Order: sequence, then structure tokens, then C-alpha cells
Amino acid sequence: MNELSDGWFSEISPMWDGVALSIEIEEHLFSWKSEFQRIDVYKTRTCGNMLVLDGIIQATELDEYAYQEMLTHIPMCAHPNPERVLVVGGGDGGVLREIGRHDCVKRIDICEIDAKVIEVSKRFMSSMAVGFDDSRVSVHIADGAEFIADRIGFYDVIIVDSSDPIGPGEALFQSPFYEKMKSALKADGVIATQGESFMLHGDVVKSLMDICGKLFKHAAYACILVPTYPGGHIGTCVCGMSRDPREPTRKLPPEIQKNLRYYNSEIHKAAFVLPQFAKRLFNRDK
Ligand code: SPM
Repeated sequence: MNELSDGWFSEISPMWDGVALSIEIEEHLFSWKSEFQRIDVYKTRTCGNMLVLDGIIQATELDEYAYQEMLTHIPMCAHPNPERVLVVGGGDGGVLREIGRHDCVKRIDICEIDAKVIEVSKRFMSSMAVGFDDSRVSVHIADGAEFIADRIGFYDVIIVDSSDPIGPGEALFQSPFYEKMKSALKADGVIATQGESFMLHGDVVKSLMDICGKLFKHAAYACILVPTYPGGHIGTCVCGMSRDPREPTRKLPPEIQKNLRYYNSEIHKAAFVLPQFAKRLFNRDK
């Protein structure tokens, strides 16, 4: 099976072997081979513009809000007063857009390895890239693990919005990176990382949860429904240095909540309720 056939894009990966999500496209808007990966943008028939890296769907205009809101507002609301926030990856700007809704934030650093992803998102995915317009944002084009190495005890919240662990995102799923993130957090810091799907690749999610369980006082996995990710599902691994991130410490004010489509305080708590096989997988229940 080819990635492009009869006007349809199919997402093919060994991470979901033998299964492929297909989306009907109207136009191939952009294609570029950067230093790190192939970047494609499609105009789809029913999902708006779609950003694809190395053949893997990163975001569609139809449903990007679900992932970006949950990956952002869970850690941000688990922390009582996040002032310094770091995004690793997230070059489309969607997570920046969500962080920017929080007035308590004073500084937002984003460390994206591939400058071309930012450039392309500003051109074709403007509803997400609007996040770069916030004056609190500083952009760093660098490797995430190297960037955080000398920022000891600096951040309240770190959000890792990575691609899958095949390609430039691979190191972001390994223990040394999590050790560096822990060092870069303040004593009451919170992290949230792209946690993959326990339905499709339990081994990847279990490895992530094992790493986090050893390093952090609290580590938990929250589910997010995203129709244009394989299986219609992804998760986030959320860790707290001192407090349990499953419980929001702040409720978003009505003027912010009214602009959100997925996150609220109820789903913050409910997203951490796991099916039995996942509890077993994470050794939370035999
Ligand atoms: N800001 C959006 C960037 C997307 N980052 C996550 C992409 C994950 C793509 N693969 C999902 C595979 C399902 N486990």
C-alpha cells in the first residue's frame, strides 16, 4: 500500500503494523525534506489542513484542539501558579496557543529542533501557529535534551509535544531525557509528555510509565480522544514532583473556559481513569 493513492493519504507505520488511517485529500500544499524529516501539508476534504512529518499525521485543523488542550491544561491546572513554562517540540504552535491563555505565565520557552516545522506551520496551520504571536514566547532552535541540561530548577511546567519515537523524537522517550527534565523543574514542578496509545503500542507506553514512575513522586497517564490519530486515541504521561497531577489545583476562569472545546476540570480528573488492561500494564492493579 502506498502513502498516496486515488486521492487518499494513508498513515503507515510499524508502530501500528497492519492498520492504516486514511484521509481524503484535495491538494498536496507543501512538501520539503528538512535536515531532520520530511514535512508535508495537505488540504483534506473534511479535516482542514493537515501537517504530516515523515508520513505521520501530527495535526489536522478539525481536531487538533483535543490533543493541544489536554496536553497543556492538565499540567498547567495541576500547578497552582505556573510562571515559567517550557515546550519541547510543538513547532506548530498549538501548545503555545493554549499556554498563552493562562495570565499567570510570565515566560514561555519553546525548544524545537526543526525550524522548518515552525516556518511551515506559520504558513499553512495559522490557527495553531498563532501561539507564536504571544510576546512571552522565546523560540530556541535546538535539541531539547541539550537545551534543558543547564537549566537546573528553572521551570514550573514542561510540556513535551513530540512526534513518535521513530526519527528525531526518539530520545524524548528515553530515561536520560526524563532525568534532565526532572533537574530542570522547580521543587513543585509538573511535566506532561506525548504519551502515545496504550491500545496500539503498550510496550512504548509501559516503558514511558516505568521511567516516570521511578523518577517522579507522581506519574499518571491520561487518555485523549483524537479521531485523526491511529486508533482515535492518544495519551499524555503527566508527572508531579510534589503533587498528584490527577487533581486540578485551579479551575479555569469562565472567560478562558468558554473558548475551550475539550478540556474542563471534570475531564481533567476523568481522563486518568484507566481500563483494566492498562492498569495491569502499568502495574497499578493486578
Ligand atoms: N502539536 C501537535 C504535534 C503532535 N504531536 C504528537 C504526534 C503524534 C503522532 N502519532 C500518534 C501515534 C499514536 N500513538
